Amino acid sequence: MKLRAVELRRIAMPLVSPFRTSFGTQHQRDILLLKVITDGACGWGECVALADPGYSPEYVDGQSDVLRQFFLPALATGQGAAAVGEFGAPVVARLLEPFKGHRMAKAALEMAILDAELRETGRSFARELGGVVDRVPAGVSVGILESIPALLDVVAGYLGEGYRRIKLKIEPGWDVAPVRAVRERFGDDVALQVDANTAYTLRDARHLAKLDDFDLLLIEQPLAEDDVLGHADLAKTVRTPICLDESITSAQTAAAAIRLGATQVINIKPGRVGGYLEARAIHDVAAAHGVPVWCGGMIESGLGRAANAALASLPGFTLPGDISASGRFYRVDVTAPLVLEDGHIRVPTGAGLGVDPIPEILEEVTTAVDLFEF
Ligand code: OSB
Ligand code: MG
Repeated sequence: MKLRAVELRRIAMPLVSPFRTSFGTQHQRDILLLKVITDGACGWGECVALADPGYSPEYVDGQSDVLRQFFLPALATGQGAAAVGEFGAPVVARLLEPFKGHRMAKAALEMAILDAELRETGRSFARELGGVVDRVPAGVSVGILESIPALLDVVAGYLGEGYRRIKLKIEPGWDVAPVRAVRERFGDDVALQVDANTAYTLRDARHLAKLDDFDLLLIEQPLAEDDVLGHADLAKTVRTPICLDESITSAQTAAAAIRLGATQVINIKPGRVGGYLEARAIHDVAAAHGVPVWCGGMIESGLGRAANAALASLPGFTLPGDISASGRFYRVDVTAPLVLEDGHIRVPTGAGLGVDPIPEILEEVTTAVDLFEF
Protein backbone atom coordinates (compact mmCIF):
# COMPACT_ATOMS: atom_id res chain seq x y z
CA MET A 1 0.00 0.00 0.00
CA LYS A 2 1.08 3.55 -0.69
CA LEU A 3 0.09 6.61 1.31
CA ARG A 4 -1.05 9.55 -0.81
CA ALA A 5 -2.41 12.00 1.76
CA VAL A 6 -3.72 12.38 5.29
CA GLU A 7 -6.62 14.69 6.05
CA LEU A 8 -6.59 16.13 9.57
CA ARG A 9 -10.13 17.06 10.52
CA ARG A 10 -11.26 18.66 13.75
CA ILE A 11 -14.82 18.10 14.82
CA ALA A 12 -16.76 19.51 17.78
CA MET A 13 -19.62 17.51 19.24
CA PRO A 14 -21.72 18.71 22.20
CA LEU A 15 -22.26 16.14 24.96
CA VAL A 16 -25.84 15.28 25.95
CA SER A 17 -24.89 16.36 29.50
CA PRO A 18 -21.68 17.57 31.16
CA PHE A 19 -19.30 14.74 32.12
CA ARG A 20 -17.46 15.51 35.36
CA THR A 21 -14.45 13.54 36.58
CA SER A 22 -11.90 14.22 39.31
CA PHE A 23 -9.76 16.06 36.71
CA GLY A 24 -12.38 18.29 35.13
CA THR A 25 -15.70 18.66 33.35
CA GLN A 26 -16.25 18.01 29.66
CA HIS A 27 -19.12 19.90 27.98
CA GLN A 28 -18.26 19.09 24.41
CA ARG A 29 -15.83 16.83 22.62
CA ASP A 30 -13.23 18.40 20.35
CA ILE A 31 -11.91 15.45 18.34
CA LEU A 32 -9.11 15.13 15.79
CA LEU A 33 -10.00 12.65 13.05
CA LEU A 34 -7.47 11.41 10.52
CA LYS A 35 -8.46 10.19 7.08
CA VAL A 36 -5.67 8.31 5.39
CA ILE A 37 -5.87 8.16 1.60
CA THR A 38 -3.85 5.38 0.01
CA ASP A 39 -3.53 4.18 -3.56
CA GLY A 40 -6.27 1.62 -2.91
CA ALA A 41 -8.54 2.81 -0.09
CA CYS A 42 -9.32 5.29 2.66
CA GLY A 43 -9.03 4.70 6.39
CA TRP A 44 -10.17 6.54 9.48
CA GLY A 45 -8.36 7.18 12.73
CA GLU A 46 -9.58 8.94 15.84
CA CYS A 47 -7.26 10.72 18.25
CA VAL A 48 -8.65 10.36 21.77
CA ALA A 49 -6.71 13.24 23.35
CA LEU A 50 -8.98 15.62 25.23
CA ALA A 51 -8.87 19.40 24.79
CA ASP A 52 -6.81 19.86 27.99
CA PRO A 53 -3.94 17.81 29.46
CA GLY A 54 -6.04 16.77 32.50
CA TYR A 55 -6.30 13.03 31.96
CA SER A 56 -2.80 12.63 30.52
CA PRO A 57 -0.09 15.02 29.26
CA GLU A 58 -1.59 14.88 25.80
CA TYR A 59 -4.09 17.43 24.44
CA VAL A 60 -5.70 17.63 21.05
CA ASP A 61 -3.89 20.72 19.70
CA GLY A 62 -0.58 19.19 20.78
CA GLN A 63 -1.35 15.89 19.05
CA SER A 64 -2.34 17.71 15.89
CA ASP A 65 0.96 19.60 16.01
CA VAL A 66 3.18 16.56 16.62
CA LEU A 67 1.49 14.73 13.75
CA ARG A 68 2.13 17.58 11.30
CA GLN A 69 5.64 18.45 12.44
CA PHE A 70 7.07 15.01 13.09
CA PHE A 71 4.93 11.91 12.55
CA LEU A 72 3.61 12.52 9.04
CA PRO A 73 7.00 13.62 7.69
CA ALA A 74 8.59 10.54 9.31
CA LEU A 75 6.05 8.30 7.61
CA ALA A 76 6.73 9.99 4.30
CA THR A 77 10.45 9.27 4.69
CA GLY A 78 9.82 5.76 6.03
CA GLN A 79 7.50 4.91 3.19
CA GLY A 80 10.06 6.09 0.69
CA ALA A 81 12.72 3.86 2.25
CA ALA A 82 10.50 0.78 2.63
CA ALA A 83 10.65 -2.07 0.16
CA VAL A 84 7.53 -2.55 -2.00
CA GLY A 85 4.83 -4.30 0.02
CA GLU A 86 6.65 -3.69 3.30
CA PHE A 87 4.77 -0.57 4.37
CA GLY A 88 1.66 -1.00 6.52
CA ALA A 89 0.15 -0.63 9.98
CA PRO A 90 2.71 -2.85 11.82
CA VAL A 91 5.52 -0.63 10.52
CA VAL A 92 3.98 2.60 11.85
CA ALA A 93 4.95 2.06 15.49
CA ARG A 94 8.52 1.24 14.47
CA LEU A 95 8.84 4.36 12.30
CA LEU A 96 7.50 6.57 15.09
CA GLU A 97 9.53 4.94 17.87
CA PRO A 98 12.30 7.60 17.82
CA PHE A 99 9.69 10.10 19.08
CA LYS A 100 8.92 9.88 22.79
CA GLY A 101 5.37 9.72 24.05
CA HIS A 102 2.43 11.22 22.15
CA ARG A 103 0.87 7.79 22.07
CA MET A 104 -2.60 9.11 21.29
CA ALA A 105 -1.32 10.67 18.06
CA LYS A 106 0.59 7.49 17.17
CA ALA A 107 -2.51 5.41 17.88
CA ALA A 108 -4.70 7.57 15.64
CA LEU A 109 -2.30 7.30 12.74
CA GLU A 110 -1.86 3.55 13.11
CA MET A 111 -5.65 3.12 13.39
CA ALA A 112 -6.23 5.01 10.14
CA ILE A 113 -3.56 3.07 8.25
CA LEU A 114 -4.80 -0.24 9.65
CA ASP A 115 -8.34 0.69 8.60
CA ALA A 116 -7.20 1.51 5.06
CA GLU A 117 -5.25 -1.73 4.85
CA LEU A 118 -8.14 -3.84 6.11
CA ARG A 119 -10.70 -2.12 3.90
CA GLU A 120 -8.51 -2.82 0.91
CA THR A 121 -8.45 -6.54 1.68
CA GLY A 122 -12.00 -6.84 3.07
CA ARG A 123 -10.98 -7.89 6.59
CA SER A 124 -12.59 -6.49 9.76
CA PHE A 125 -10.80 -5.02 12.78
CA ALA A 126 -12.23 -7.78 14.96
CA ARG A 127 -11.00 -10.55 12.69
CA GLU A 128 -7.57 -8.96 12.35
CA LEU A 129 -7.16 -8.44 16.10
CA GLY A 130 -8.43 -11.92 17.01
CA GLY A 131 -11.98 -11.34 18.17
CA VAL A 132 -14.03 -14.36 19.20
CA VAL A 133 -17.54 -12.99 19.91
CA ASP A 134 -20.04 -11.05 17.80
CA ARG A 135 -21.24 -8.71 20.56
CA VAL A 136 -19.76 -7.30 23.76
CA PRO A 137 -21.45 -6.36 27.04
CA ALA A 138 -21.83 -2.60 27.45
CA GLY A 139 -20.73 -0.74 30.55
CA VAL A 140 -21.33 2.91 31.28
CA SER A 141 -19.15 5.48 33.02
CA VAL A 142 -21.17 7.81 35.25
CA GLY A 143 -19.72 11.23 36.03
CA ILE A 144 -19.65 13.01 39.38
CA LEU A 145 -23.01 14.67 39.93
CA GLU A 146 -24.33 17.46 42.15
CA SER A 147 -26.21 15.19 44.55
CA ILE A 148 -26.90 11.56 45.41
CA PRO A 149 -30.58 11.74 44.34
CA ALA A 150 -29.41 13.04 40.94
CA LEU A 151 -26.91 10.16 40.72
CA LEU A 152 -29.55 7.56 41.58
CA ASP A 153 -31.83 8.93 38.83
CA VAL A 154 -29.06 8.75 36.26
CA VAL A 155 -28.03 5.21 37.28
CA ALA A 156 -31.68 4.10 37.21
CA GLY A 157 -31.90 5.40 33.65
CA TYR A 158 -28.82 3.47 32.50
CA LEU A 159 -29.91 0.25 34.20
CA GLY A 160 -33.31 0.71 32.55
CA GLU A 161 -31.58 0.96 29.17
CA GLY A 162 -29.91 -2.39 29.87
CA TYR A 163 -26.32 -1.46 30.70
CA ARG A 164 -24.49 -4.47 32.15
CA ARG A 165 -22.08 -2.61 34.39
CA ILE A 166 -21.98 0.75 36.13
CA LYS A 167 -18.77 2.68 36.77
CA LEU A 168 -18.95 5.63 39.14
CA LYS A 169 -16.40 8.39 38.90
CA ILE A 170 -15.13 9.22 42.39
CA GLU A 171 -12.97 11.83 44.13
CA PRO A 172 -12.35 12.78 47.76
CA GLY A 173 -15.76 13.84 49.12
CA TRP A 174 -17.66 11.80 46.49
CA ASP A 175 -16.78 8.15 47.09
CA VAL A 176 -18.16 5.98 49.88
CA ALA A 177 -21.55 7.73 50.13
CA PRO A 178 -22.49 7.52 46.43
CA VAL A 179 -21.28 3.91 46.23
CA ARG A 180 -23.33 2.99 49.31
CA ALA A 181 -26.39 4.77 47.93
CA VAL A 182 -26.17 2.95 44.57
CA ARG A 183 -25.75 -0.44 46.31
CA GLU A 184 -28.66 0.21 48.69
CA ARG A 185 -30.98 1.37 45.95
CA PHE A 186 -30.12 -1.13 43.19
CA GLY A 187 -28.93 -4.15 45.15
CA ASP A 188 -25.95 -6.49 45.16
CA ASP A 189 -26.49 -7.90 41.67
CA VAL A 190 -25.47 -4.73 39.86
CA ALA A 191 -21.92 -5.02 38.51
CA LEU A 192 -20.36 -1.90 40.02
CA GLN A 193 -16.89 -0.33 39.95
CA VAL A 194 -15.31 3.07 40.60
CA ASP A 195 -12.71 5.26 38.87
CA ALA A 196 -10.70 7.91 40.74
CA ASN A 197 -8.50 9.19 37.87
CA THR A 198 -5.52 9.61 40.26
CA ALA A 199 -7.40 11.71 42.85
CA TYR A 200 -5.99 9.99 45.99
CA THR A 201 -2.63 9.32 47.66
CA LEU A 202 -1.39 6.37 49.65
CA ARG A 203 -2.35 8.25 52.83
CA ASP A 204 -5.98 7.60 51.80
CA ALA A 205 -5.46 3.82 51.96
CA ARG A 206 -7.66 3.25 54.98
CA HIS A 207 -10.37 5.50 53.63
CA LEU A 208 -10.34 3.63 50.30
CA ALA A 209 -10.56 0.32 52.19
CA LYS A 210 -14.07 1.39 53.26
CA LEU A 211 -15.11 0.64 49.69
CA ASP A 212 -14.41 -3.05 50.42
CA ASP A 213 -17.86 -3.32 52.02
CA PHE A 214 -19.60 -2.83 48.69
CA ASP A 215 -18.35 -5.76 46.63
CA LEU A 216 -16.98 -3.64 43.80
CA LEU A 217 -15.46 -5.29 40.73
CA LEU A 218 -12.47 -2.99 41.02
CA ILE A 219 -11.16 0.43 41.89
CA GLU A 220 -9.58 2.14 38.90
CA GLN A 221 -6.44 4.29 39.14
CA PRO A 222 -6.78 5.64 42.68
CA LEU A 223 -3.20 7.04 42.82
CA ALA A 224 -0.97 9.10 40.55
CA GLU A 225 -0.03 7.65 37.19
CA ASP A 226 3.66 7.26 38.08
CA ASP A 227 2.95 5.79 41.53
CA VAL A 228 2.95 2.16 40.45
CA LEU A 229 4.65 1.03 43.64
CA GLY A 230 2.06 2.97 45.66
CA HIS A 231 -0.67 0.91 43.99
CA ALA A 232 1.18 -2.27 44.96
CA ASP A 233 1.25 -1.06 48.57
CA LEU A 234 -2.38 0.00 48.43
CA ALA A 235 -3.32 -3.49 47.24
CA LYS A 236 -2.10 -4.80 50.63
CA THR A 237 -4.60 -2.62 52.51
CA VAL A 238 -7.56 -2.66 50.13
CA ARG A 239 -9.27 -5.97 49.29
CA THR A 240 -11.08 -4.59 46.22
CA PRO A 241 -9.01 -5.37 43.10
CA ILE A 242 -6.92 -2.46 41.83
CA CYS A 243 -7.17 -1.70 38.11
CA LEU A 244 -4.68 0.62 36.45
CA ASP A 245 -5.65 2.93 33.61
CA GLU A 246 -3.37 6.02 33.35
CA SER A 247 -0.26 4.12 34.58
CA ILE A 248 -0.31 1.53 31.79
CA THR A 249 1.26 2.98 28.66
CA SER A 250 2.65 -0.16 26.97
CA ALA A 251 2.89 -3.94 27.19
CA GLN A 252 6.16 -3.42 29.05
CA THR A 253 4.65 -1.19 31.75
CA ALA A 254 1.74 -3.63 31.98
CA ALA A 255 4.10 -6.54 32.62
CA ALA A 256 5.98 -4.55 35.26
CA ALA A 257 2.79 -3.48 37.05
CA ILE A 258 1.54 -7.07 37.08
CA ARG A 259 4.85 -8.36 38.45
CA LEU A 260 4.83 -5.70 41.20
CA GLY A 261 1.31 -6.62 42.26
CA ALA A 262 0.14 -3.09 41.43
CA THR A 263 -2.73 -4.13 39.17
CA GLN A 264 -5.10 -7.07 39.46
CA VAL A 265 -7.12 -5.98 36.42
CA ILE A 266 -6.12 -3.77 33.47
CA ASN A 267 -8.09 -1.11 31.62
CA ILE A 268 -6.85 -1.18 28.02
CA LYS A 269 -7.27 2.01 26.01
CA PRO A 270 -5.68 1.85 22.55
CA GLY A 271 -5.08 5.60 22.46
CA ARG A 272 -3.26 5.61 25.79
CA VAL A 273 -0.87 2.82 24.71
CA GLY A 274 -0.07 3.94 21.16
CA GLY A 275 -2.50 1.86 19.14
CA TYR A 276 -4.66 -1.21 18.68
CA LEU A 277 -1.66 -3.46 18.02
CA GLU A 278 0.00 -2.51 21.33
CA ALA A 279 -3.42 -2.87 22.97
CA ARG A 280 -3.55 -6.43 21.69
CA ALA A 281 -0.04 -7.04 23.02
CA ILE A 282 -1.20 -5.90 26.49
CA HIS A 283 -4.17 -8.23 26.21
CA ASP A 284 -1.74 -11.07 25.48
CA VAL A 285 0.60 -10.22 28.37
CA ALA A 286 -2.34 -9.97 30.78
CA ALA A 287 -3.82 -13.24 29.54
CA ALA A 288 -0.48 -14.99 30.06
CA HIS A 289 -0.58 -13.85 33.71
CA GLY A 290 -4.28 -14.62 34.22
CA VAL A 291 -5.05 -10.91 34.61
CA PRO A 292 -8.51 -9.92 33.33
CA VAL A 293 -8.77 -6.88 31.07
CA TRP A 294 -11.52 -4.61 29.80
CA CYS A 295 -11.68 -1.93 27.15
CA GLY A 296 -11.69 1.64 28.40
CA GLY A 297 -13.33 4.56 26.65
CA MET A 298 -12.35 8.14 25.85
CA ILE A 299 -15.77 9.51 24.87
CA GLU A 300 -15.09 8.41 21.30
CA SER A 301 -17.20 9.06 18.25
CA GLY A 302 -18.72 6.07 16.46
CA LEU A 303 -15.40 5.45 14.70
CA GLY A 304 -13.39 4.86 17.87
CA ARG A 305 -16.34 3.13 19.48
CA ALA A 306 -16.51 0.61 16.60
CA ALA A 307 -12.79 -0.15 16.88
CA ASN A 308 -13.08 -0.53 20.65
CA ALA A 309 -15.94 -3.01 20.24
CA ALA A 310 -13.68 -5.04 17.94
CA LEU A 311 -10.85 -5.02 20.48
CA ALA A 312 -13.22 -5.98 23.29
CA SER A 313 -14.23 -9.08 21.35
CA LEU A 314 -10.85 -10.70 22.14
CA PRO A 315 -11.05 -13.60 24.61
CA GLY A 316 -9.19 -11.93 27.50
CA PHE A 317 -11.73 -9.11 27.75
CA THR A 318 -13.71 -10.85 30.45
CA LEU A 319 -15.15 -7.71 32.08
CA PRO A 320 -17.60 -5.29 30.43
CA GLY A 321 -15.84 -2.24 28.99
CA ASP A 322 -16.67 1.46 28.83
CA ILE A 323 -18.29 0.75 25.50
CA SER A 324 -21.60 2.50 25.63
CA ALA A 325 -24.12 3.34 22.94
CA SER A 326 -23.49 6.53 20.96
CA GLY A 327 -26.47 8.08 22.76
CA ARG A 328 -24.67 7.91 26.12
CA PHE A 329 -22.66 10.97 25.07
CA TYR A 330 -24.02 12.23 21.76
CA ARG A 331 -27.40 13.18 20.41
CA VAL A 332 -25.94 12.84 16.91
CA ASP A 333 -22.90 10.67 16.15
CA VAL A 334 -20.77 11.02 13.01
CA THR A 335 -21.49 7.38 12.09
CA ALA A 336 -24.72 5.44 12.24
CA PRO A 337 -25.26 5.29 16.01
CA LEU A 338 -24.02 2.29 17.96
CA VAL A 339 -27.01 1.07 19.92
CA LEU A 340 -27.63 -1.26 22.85
CA GLU A 341 -29.06 -4.65 22.00
CA ASP A 342 -29.98 -6.45 25.18
CA GLY A 343 -27.23 -4.58 27.01
CA HIS A 344 -24.64 -5.39 24.34
CA ILE A 345 -22.92 -3.59 21.47
CA ARG A 346 -22.60 -5.50 18.22
CA VAL A 347 -19.05 -6.01 16.94
CA PRO A 348 -18.89 -4.63 13.37
CA THR A 349 -18.16 -7.26 10.71
CA GLY A 350 -17.65 -5.08 7.64
CA ALA A 351 -14.24 -4.31 6.15
CA GLY A 352 -11.95 -2.25 8.40
CA LEU A 353 -13.86 -0.44 11.13
CA GLY A 354 -17.10 -1.56 9.50
CA VAL A 355 -18.60 1.90 10.01
CA ASP A 356 -18.29 5.12 8.01
CA PRO A 357 -18.78 8.77 8.81
CA ILE A 358 -22.00 10.16 7.35
CA PRO A 359 -20.74 12.96 5.05
CA GLU A 360 -23.45 15.53 5.86
CA ILE A 361 -23.11 15.04 9.62
CA LEU A 362 -19.32 15.13 9.39
CA GLU A 363 -19.46 18.45 7.53
CA GLU A 364 -21.85 19.90 10.10
CA VAL A 365 -19.57 19.18 13.06
CA THR A 366 -16.28 20.02 11.31
CA THR A 367 -14.40 23.05 12.61
CA ALA A 368 -11.19 22.77 10.55
CA VAL A 369 -9.68 20.58 7.80
CA ASP A 370 -6.09 20.36 6.67
CA LEU A 371 -4.43 18.09 4.12
CA PHE A 372 -0.93 16.63 4.34
CA GLU A 373 0.23 15.26 1.01
CA PHE A 374 2.95 12.64 0.65
O1 OSB B 1 -10.62 7.43 33.08
O2 OSB B 1 -11.76 6.03 32.01
C1 OSB B 1 -11.39 7.20 32.19
C2 OSB B 1 -13.36 9.46 29.85
C3 OSB B 1 -12.41 10.40 29.52
C4 OSB B 1 -11.17 10.33 30.08
C5 OSB B 1 -10.87 9.29 30.97
C6 OSB B 1 -11.82 8.33 31.30
C7 OSB B 1 -13.08 8.43 30.74
C8 OSB B 1 -14.12 7.47 31.09
C9 OSB B 1 -14.77 6.65 30.03
O3 OSB B 1 -14.45 7.25 32.23
C10 OSB B 1 -15.84 7.35 29.28
C11 OSB B 1 -16.36 6.56 28.12
O4 OSB B 1 -17.27 5.76 28.30
O5 OSB B 1 -15.88 6.75 26.99
MG1 MG C 1 -10.12 5.58 33.98
